[in-house]
Amino acid sequence: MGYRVAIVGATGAVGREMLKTLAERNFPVSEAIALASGRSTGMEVSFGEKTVLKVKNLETFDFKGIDIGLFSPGASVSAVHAPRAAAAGCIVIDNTSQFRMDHDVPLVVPEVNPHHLKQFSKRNIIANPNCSTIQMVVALNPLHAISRIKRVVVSTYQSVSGAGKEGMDELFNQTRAVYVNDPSVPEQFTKPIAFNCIPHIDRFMDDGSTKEEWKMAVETRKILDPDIAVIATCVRVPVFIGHSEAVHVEFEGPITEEQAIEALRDAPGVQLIDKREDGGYITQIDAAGEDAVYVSRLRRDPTVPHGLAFWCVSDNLRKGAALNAVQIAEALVEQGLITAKQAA
Ligand code: 11C
Repeated sequence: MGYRVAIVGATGAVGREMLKTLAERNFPVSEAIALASGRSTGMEVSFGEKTVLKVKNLETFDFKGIDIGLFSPGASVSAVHAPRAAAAGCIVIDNTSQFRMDHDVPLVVPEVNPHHLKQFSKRNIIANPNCSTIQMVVALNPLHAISRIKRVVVSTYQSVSGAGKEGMDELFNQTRAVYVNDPSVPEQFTKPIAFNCIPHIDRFMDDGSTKEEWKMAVETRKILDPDIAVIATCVRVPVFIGHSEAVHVEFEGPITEEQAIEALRDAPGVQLIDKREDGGYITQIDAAGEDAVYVSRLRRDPTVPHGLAFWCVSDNLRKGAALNAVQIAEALVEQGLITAKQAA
């Protein structure tokens, strides 16, 4: 038995990773359908080693009979097509920011809040959180279980693949342009990204924060605990794949480094790599292509009564997007929340 799975935005960086992840994890797929805008209709994308899918037009596609829709087409496209798919009986797992904060749409990281999943039936839509939130809550969750987290101060170092293939192309072209002395004009980012860091991801909000920073705060509260205060500074760095975060956590009560190490060692989805020596920590290059959320540089923060600081790295296209979405699909199956329509 398998599920009919539609991948929406199949030609994008996350869409391709979703196809790869479904195949790698042997998710029970009876049919995979690649969908994208009319511009991409007829293009070919790989599903596993042997299958090539011809991309179909999302605009005219009928979702009747489709079990799961993995959506990553951009928020405005999801706004139109996710409810249309959901109304046709397809369970939508949406990777965009469109539905995340809707009270009747669960926002799920399977290692953290799998129990929220069953609320999906109200809308038939489940939201995949923002990549920078996902990796942070996977690392915070085991610590929160030891001592309640009061406040998090986080600075991110986010790769250009967070802005899609166009962002990756811009870093490549600008880097090359510097060496051949052929200046290129920034298009995807507001300032040059080659050899630079830009403290601006997504649009500005009225209070001076950016929407990426706002997302980290509100999504963490929705997933983990509504009482946690989060202040984020999100920075785009000239790295192709992988987001890093310097995370400073203040707890309500005592927590020792030893307790934190033990909890992180046992935590699902976390790899603690922390040797306190040259190179004994993880960087974005190490994490690219991997599934784990890596934690390094764990230490006490002596500036608050109960504080810890750590460095957290993950592949934003995998755990930050495609893998988390596929894990949600796996959790739906494990929790008996989905039945394949063909078998019904
Ligand atoms: C970035 N985190 O790195 C963003 C990409 O809300 O899903 C994902 C945006 C989102 O640019």
